Amino acid sequence: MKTLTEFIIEEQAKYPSASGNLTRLLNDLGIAAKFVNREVNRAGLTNVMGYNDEVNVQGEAQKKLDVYANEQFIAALRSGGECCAIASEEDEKIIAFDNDVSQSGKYVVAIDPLDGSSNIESNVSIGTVFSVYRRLSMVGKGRVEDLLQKGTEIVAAGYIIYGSSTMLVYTTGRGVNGFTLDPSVGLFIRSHPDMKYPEAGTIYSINESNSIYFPEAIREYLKYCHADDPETNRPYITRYIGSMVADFHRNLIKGGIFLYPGTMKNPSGKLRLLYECNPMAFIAEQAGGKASHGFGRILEIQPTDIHQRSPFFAGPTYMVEKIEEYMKEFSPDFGK
Ligand code: AHM
Ligand code: MG
Repeated sequence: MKTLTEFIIEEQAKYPSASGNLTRLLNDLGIAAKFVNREVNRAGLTNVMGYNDEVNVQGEAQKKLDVYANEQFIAALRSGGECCAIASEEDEKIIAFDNDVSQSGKYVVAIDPLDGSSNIESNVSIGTVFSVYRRLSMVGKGRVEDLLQKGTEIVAAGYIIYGSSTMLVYTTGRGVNGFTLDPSVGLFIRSHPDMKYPEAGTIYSINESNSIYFPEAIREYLKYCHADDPETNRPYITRYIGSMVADFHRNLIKGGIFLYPGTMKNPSGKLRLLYECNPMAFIAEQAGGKASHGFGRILEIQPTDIHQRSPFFAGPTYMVEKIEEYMKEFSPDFGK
């Protein structure tokens, strides 16, 4: 039995030159996750549920739990001192810490503190998504440029799924490991070592109600998913929760592709590059899969805005390559 903390420390020990800062940062995120988990579990019982008056930067109504989760993660990172700045889905601008300890923090974090929050009141799984980068600026407060790095520069990425059990899944670029929270002792225990996509995926997860707005390539791909072909296990199975972390997690375990394409109305889709697509893309690649915007690797997009969006396809390699083939064949100019 191995706890998250033990595992992180052991990983650090493999690198004698490591300072321990990343270890502490990941541990801080794990601690904040436990507080958020407690409130998520009590959501039906307490008055934290329901709409807040505020509207977040994307113009969507914010739930109180979003605010709580945001505050918890920011507080954990601020007091930890390893992180100098954060880009959060809930805040229009970056949060650059101004205390002396945090200003010397070597890392920056992009985070969606509570993704899929429209699912809270129906008791459906939701999640937290994060990625960690080394800051580029050397001294002083963290800057927005520190966060506008390509996903290829990610040092660590992970998600927490608040589901039928709560899990933290993360990678530092040497494989993906999953830890399940034992609520009786409050410890994340390693339950899913070295997670890999199964090779033969048969699930596809997409909000098909947007079909009429999809580019031709996606509409054609959906026909491919529906077609009868026993050799390739088609028709595929459709599964869609509407909570990216939960859809992605199920597909990682069972084998399937997650799709959030651009549409005629929104060519960049819905999901945010920095704190939704990039961390999941990094995990997908580390799990032996791929993540694409339809024409290439998500991780190679140069961000220009902390809240920018991107079409997103992640899953087993051959399933994502199939989407890229379709985009090239049927919609080569989409979004260009
Ligand atoms: P949110 O950040 O406002 O919660 O939105 C992101 C969520 C994802 O978890 C999910 O994959 C997607 O929105 C679902 O969108 P849709 O309802 O359009 O299918
Ligand atoms: Mg989100």
